[in-house]
Amino acid sequence: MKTEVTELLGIEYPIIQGGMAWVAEYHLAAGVSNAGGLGLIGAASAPAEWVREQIREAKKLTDKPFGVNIMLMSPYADEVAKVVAEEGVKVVTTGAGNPEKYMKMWKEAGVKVIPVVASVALAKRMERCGADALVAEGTEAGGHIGENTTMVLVPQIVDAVNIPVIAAGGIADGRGIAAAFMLGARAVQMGTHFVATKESMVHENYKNAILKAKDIDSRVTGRTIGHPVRALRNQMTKQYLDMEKAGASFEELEHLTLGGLRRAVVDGDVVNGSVMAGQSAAMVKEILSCEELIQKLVKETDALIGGLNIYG
Ligand code: TUI
Repeated sequence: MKTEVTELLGIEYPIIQGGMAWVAEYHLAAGVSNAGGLGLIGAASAPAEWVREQIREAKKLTDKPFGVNIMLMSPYADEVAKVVAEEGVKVVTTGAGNPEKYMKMWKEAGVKVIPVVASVALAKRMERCGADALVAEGTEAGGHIGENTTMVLVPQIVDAVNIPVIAAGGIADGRGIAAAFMLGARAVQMGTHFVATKESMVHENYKNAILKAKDIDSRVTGRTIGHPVRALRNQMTKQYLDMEKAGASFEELEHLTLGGLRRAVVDGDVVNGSVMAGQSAAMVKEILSCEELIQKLVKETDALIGGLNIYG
C-alpha cells in the first residue's frame, strides 16, 4: 500500500489517526505509529506545555513518525504551533480554522503540514500557501464538521488541487478505505474506530457507547450558532436540540456543552457529557489493539483493491 502519502510521511500504511480532543493522547498516537499508521496527539484546547510533555512521552514509546493536531480555535494555538516546531515533530494537522499564519514557521522547521478542510475553497487556499497534503473531512465525521459528505467532498478536492488528498469521515473498515481510493484519495484518516481500541485511554463507558451505537444514534448540535458538532445522542444532545428549536442564545447553548467532552472521556458521563463520534460508530463492533485494527483494515482493503494498482 505504498502511496504518495506513505512516502511523504515515511509510514508503512496510508492510515492516519484523527487528532481527537481529549482522546488522542500519547499512548494512542504511539500505538498507531508503532502499528505502521500515523498516530497523532490532539492538542485540542490544552496549554502548550501539556503538548510538549505529550510529544516527549510519545517519543519514549515509538521511534516511528507521529504528528500533532492543532485545534485552531484553541486560545493556546499560537504557543502550540511554536512547540511543535521546537520539538521536531514530523507532521502537523490542523482543524477548525485556517492555519496560514503558521505555515512559514512550520515549513522552515521542516514540519509536514496537512490542514483538515471541509470545503474546496479552503483546500485551494491551503495548497497555495504551501500545504504538503490535505485531509478532506466529510460531514459523517465526529466533532466539529462541515456540510459536505465524504462521497462528494473528496473527488471535488482531488480535482481542485495537485497535492495528495486524505479522505476522512465515515470510514471504519476496508470497504470505506477502498472507496476512498476510488474517489482519488491517497490515504484515509479515521477517528471513531481508534477511540474504541485497547490503547485508547477514554473511559470504558465511552467505548461501550460506540460499541452500542446504531445507525440512528448520531446527532448534530450547534447548527443554529454556526458551530455544528456531531456526537452520539443522549440527554445532552436532546436538551441542546430542544433549546436550539426554542431559539436559545449562543451563551445558553455554549454553557450546556462547556466541559462536556472532558466529562464523557474522563469521567465516563455518557448521559450528560458530549460523546463526540462519527456516523461510523455504528460500524464499530469490537475493541481491537491498534495493531490488530490496522492489520484488519489492510487485509480487507487489499482483498478489494490490492490487484488494481490504484494506490498511486
Ligand atoms: O476540527 C475538527 N474537528 C473537531 S475540533 C473539535 S474541538 C471542540 N471541542 C469542543 C466543542 C467543539 C469543538 C472537535 N472536533 N475537524 C476538522 C475540521 N475543520 N472540520 C471542519 C473544519 C473547518 C471548519 C471551518 C476548517 C476550517 C474552517 O474555516 C476556516 C476558515 O477560516 O475559513
